[in-house]
Amino acid sequence: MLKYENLLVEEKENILHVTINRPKALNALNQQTMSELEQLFGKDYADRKDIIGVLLTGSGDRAFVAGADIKEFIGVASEGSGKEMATRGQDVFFLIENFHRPVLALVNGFALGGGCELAMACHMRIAHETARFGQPEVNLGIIPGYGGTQRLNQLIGKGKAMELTLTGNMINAVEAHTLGLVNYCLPAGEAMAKALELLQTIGTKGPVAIEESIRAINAYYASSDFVAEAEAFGRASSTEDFMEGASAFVEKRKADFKGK
Ligand code: CO8
Repeated sequence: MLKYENLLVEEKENILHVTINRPKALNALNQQTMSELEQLFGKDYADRKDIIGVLLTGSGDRAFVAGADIKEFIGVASEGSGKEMATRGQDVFFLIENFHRPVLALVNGFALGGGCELAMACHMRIAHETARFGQPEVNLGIIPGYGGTQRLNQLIGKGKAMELTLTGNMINAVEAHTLGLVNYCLPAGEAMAKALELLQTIGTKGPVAIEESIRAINAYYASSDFVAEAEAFGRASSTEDFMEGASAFVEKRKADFKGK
């Protein structure tokens, strides 16, 4: 049996159920969790042709993933490390985006920052009616760094992507559905069943056709500029404003930004 510290992993009827399991931190993505996602998608299941697909969700009933782990990131922020960490996260999410079987995000609560970016790296998103989405990085004085500046455009278009990224506002699942950010918005009791139904349908199709469809659809977006995002993230995360924004989050107060 494979062992992960922050992921619950279970195979049922050829579907891999992966649950990010840090509920006390609203399943925030710390480096350990990122390493485990890398191991799962890049190594442990990279050649598993027998699985139909993956269902990725968050533990508990409050959050899918509330973002990168802000408390962990405060300690390591400087221009170099910010760019490096964003690039590393982007690389983990590329493993998901390019996985040979469909990865469905079952968004069961907050999908914020890196959590929204994780959901967007999946091939489809099924949301609980209570889910909330957003890219709140500007509240911390930083920007999305795990692909959000590229994939949000792809899914909902430039105008709304600008609005969500620049305001940091959250949207509910109904609005996310209207915008095309999620495929389905359903009551909690029905969302899992819908995700399983989609995967079971896909499981009746030719596996090579599924793999090649994923590859070809992703090819359309190959010109996206993730490097520009990582560099911009590096610059933003090296500012005093980020230190202020992150400290304000930890101290549960409003940030006072100075623009430097
Ligand atoms: N990181 C670390 N801890 C978190 C995070 C997070 N992203 N989100 C929540 N937590 C913790 C809280 O600190 C709190 O811990 P404690 O009980 O010890 O105080 C616990 O989870 C519960 O959270 P709250 O008490 O805040 O719960 P509320 O119901 O009051 O609020 C919210 C829920 C609205 C979700 C609120 O927790 C929140 O705003 N969280 C932060 C959301 C956010 O800003 N996400 C973006 C993070 S930055 C990011 O993702 C950048 C991606 C690229 C990074 C690249 C390099 C690392």
